[in-house]
Amino acid sequence: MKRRAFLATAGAAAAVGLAGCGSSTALSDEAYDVGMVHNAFEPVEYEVAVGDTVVWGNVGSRGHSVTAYESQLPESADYFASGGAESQSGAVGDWPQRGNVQPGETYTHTFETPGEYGYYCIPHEAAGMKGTIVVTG
Ligand SMILES: [Cu+2]
Repeated sequence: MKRRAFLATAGAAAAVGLAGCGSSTALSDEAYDVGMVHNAFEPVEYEVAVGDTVVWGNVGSRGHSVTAYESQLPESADYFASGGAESQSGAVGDWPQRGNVQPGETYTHTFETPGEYGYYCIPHEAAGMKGTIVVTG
């Protein structure tokens, strides 16, 4: 999570209360880094430094997954997927009992190895719901 997300929490909550017309989910813009909407991750590509934690937030109306492509991980990088599966086949096998990030929920992962990570959403891969995390060393 970005530093400003922590600092802005109190102010964002107050602003939502005053505005009274926020989005349908409980997530404020400051509560996540990569949004999950309709059939897309926004932004599609997101860059962080080694050791940073990325927060995905479902601001859409349907369940989504964050599922790494095993073939698109840096060498020796840890596999990651919402639901905690340790392999891509495991994540697909668990779906949708595990790994389904519901509207208003978040998934976080900390990246310890530099490189590019390709990932996708299990139910919306065919619709093009894919993303990339770039971790700089
Ligand atoms: Cu999806």
